Parts: sequence; C-alpha cells; structure tokens
Amino acid sequence: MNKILVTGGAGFIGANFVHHLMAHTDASVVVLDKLTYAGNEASLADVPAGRMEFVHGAIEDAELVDRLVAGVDAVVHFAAESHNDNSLSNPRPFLDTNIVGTYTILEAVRKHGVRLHHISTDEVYGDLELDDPAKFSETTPYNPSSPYSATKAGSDLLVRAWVRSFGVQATISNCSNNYGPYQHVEKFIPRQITNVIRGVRPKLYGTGENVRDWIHTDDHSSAVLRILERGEIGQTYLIGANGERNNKDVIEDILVLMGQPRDSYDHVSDRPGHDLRYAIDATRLRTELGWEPAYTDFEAGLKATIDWYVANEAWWAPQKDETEAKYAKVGR
Ligand code: NAD
Ligand code: TDX
Repeated sequence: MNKILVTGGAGFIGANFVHHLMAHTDASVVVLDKLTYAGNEASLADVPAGRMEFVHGAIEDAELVDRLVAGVDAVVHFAAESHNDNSLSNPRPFLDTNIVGTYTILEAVRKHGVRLHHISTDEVYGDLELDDPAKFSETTPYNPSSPYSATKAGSDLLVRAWVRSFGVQATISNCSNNYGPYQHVEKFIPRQITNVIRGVRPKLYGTGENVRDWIHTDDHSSAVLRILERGEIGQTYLIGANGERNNKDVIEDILVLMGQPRDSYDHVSDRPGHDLRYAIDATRLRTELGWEPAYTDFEAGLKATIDWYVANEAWWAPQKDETEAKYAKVGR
C-alpha cells in the first residue's frame, strides 16, 4: 500500500499512527482532519513534508471524501469525537462525526473499491464486573453505556453491514485505553500529569476502583498496521496488551513517579454511568496475525509519557485552561 488516507491524523492516536507509518513503512499519507478542539497540526510537525499531504476538512463532507478516497490504496479511519465526558454534556457532534462521518467514508470506499480499516474501542462491549474472570472477545455482545460508545458501536455495525451487503473490503479493530505522547489533556493520564506540573492536585472520579486495560499507543499502531497488511477482510480484531489497572493505582503511580506524596490527590464526583471495568482478550490478533506488544512495562511507558509532557509544555499549554474550565462546570 503506497498511499494511505488517515482520517483524524491530527488527533492523539492518528498522529502516532502517522509517525509509526513513517518509521516502519515507505507509504505516503493523506491526512484528513477537521481540526476540532482535539486536533493539532503541531502533532505532525516532524513528518517529512514529501510523505504527507494535510487536508483540513470533515469526514461528513461527501464530495471531499469521495475525491480523497479515489486517490489512495487504503483508508485508516481514526476520526471521531472521542471523549466520554463531552458526550454526556453535548452528544450531537458524536452522532454527526461518528455515525454520519463513518457512513460517508463507507460510501466512498464502496464506490472506489478501496480497502478500509475502521478504528474502534472496547467500550462498545459495555463493562465487566471487577471479579469477572471473562474478558471482552470478538464474540462479546455489544452493550454500550455512553453516547460516545453508542455512536462507536453504531459505526462498527455500519461497517459490518457494508461488508456483508455491499462487499466492502474492510476490517475493524476494538482497542483498549491508549496512553502516550500527543494525548489531549482532557483524558485521564495527561490531565493528571499536567495538573501535577501546574501544582494542581489530580482528580479521581468516585472511588477510583474502575479498571482500564492500558496499552501504549505505539503498540496500537503496530497492531493496526499488522491488520492492514495481513488481516482477513470482514474480520474484527481486539487490541490489548494485558494492562489492567484501577484508576486509583494509576494516579498514585503518576504522583510517585513525579516526586509527590502518593495521597496528594482529590476525589471528585463520579462520571454518570461510569463503566466499571474493561479488559481485552487479544488472542485472535496474537495467534492469527502474530502480533505482540513492545511496551510490556506500564511504569516505564508511564515514565516516558510523563517525560514527554514535561518536555512539551508548549504543545499542551494552549489546551489546558479551556479543558479545566469545562470540567469545573460539571464539578469534576
Ligand atoms: P482524539 O479526540 O485525540 O482525535 C480525534 C481527531 O479526529 C482529531 O484530530 C479531530 O480534529 C478529528 N476529527 C473529529 N471530528 C472530525 C470530523 N468530523 N472530520 C474530520 N476529522 C475529525 O481521539 P483519539 O483518542 O486519537 O481516538 C482516535 C480513534 O481511536 C477514535 O476513533 C476513538 O474512538 C478510537 N479509540 C481511542 C482510544 C483511546 O484510548 N483514546 C481507545 C480505543 C479506540
Ligand atoms: O480526571 C479524570 N479522573 C478520572 O478518574 C478523568 C478525565 C478520568 N477519570 C477516570 C474515568 C475513567 O475510568 O479515568 C478513566 C479513564 O478516563 P478517560 O481518559 O476519559 O477514558 P475512558 O472514558 O476510559 O475512554 C478512553 O478509552 C476508550 C478514551 O477516551 C476513548 O476514546 C476510548 O474509546
């Protein structure tokens, strides 16, 4: 695949994927991104100009998407409204981007016979009890909890329907919680790191017993590339790296790694409908496609992420005040 259209390439995971493609393939990319509050062209500043074209636009713009899809060998579709808390205060953009946007991409790849990989989340499966030995697998029934996860579930089902009814050449992946560089400061890990840098106490929702299955974003990228190259058309792959941790432990890890007392954080009101636990069984990806994560030491990955935020305040500072003002409105 010589030329790949990456939607949402100025966002956290999309930008890391573009960097991964630059380092591990000869492909060139076209990035289509609307540059919402979450998009930042500075995340792509290091990409060699000759290997990337940046297009500022929306995935719901059918004419634009049709023209871009016609000129590429594959589409990797990251663009989404991605934050649960935002979906609770204003769900509408989630429907427009995640549902109508994905529909628009599907119609273009159908028309031009172009390969699609659709990026999704483990949140489509709902949540698990803390003591449940089961993990999510490709056969777990969909049971989303938030407006965000419901629209991602809807987008996945559209992809499945377009594969079955129209023979679209698509694969889907559902990944667990990512961490790493270029993540917006609204998200849990960067919010707490940047709070500590600013001398503000981290904020833990509720009791903090909620478990997330953390994966370094570069491992997400290597898995997506593997699926793009070797995945079976029509198949869904779950991506995860056995990184289950509760939020309280993660906040304490961040504080200790940043030289602060382990208990110097505040409990704030819980997120309504807060999913308790996510956990991924990535057996299919590991056995059928031979994928393995590179980041198996969470503390080391977290330390590298802290170092990145310390070194890149100019990247995140412009987002910080606006983000905290949004949280202050809902008491979190
Ligand atoms: P993000 O919010 O950091 O980035 C989203 C990007 O999409 C931004 O650059 C934004 O400008 C762009 N965008 C938004 N609406 C658009 C539109 N209508 N048209 C074009 N571009 C638009 O999100 P992220 O965390 O990088 O997530 C990327 C994808 O990965 C999403 O599909 C998300 O559901 C999925 N995912 C995320 C995680 C996670 O932990 N963050 C885990 C699993 C799956
Ligand atoms: O300040 C906080 N304090 C806190 O305790 C924030 C922002 C979050 N939390 C909790 C809520 C969650 O249990 O931390 C956990 C992680 O929160 P988020 O970073 O908002 O992620 P989550 O809701 O788990 O969803 C993420 O993973 C799956 C991504 O945002 C989604 O895009 C992805 O699909």
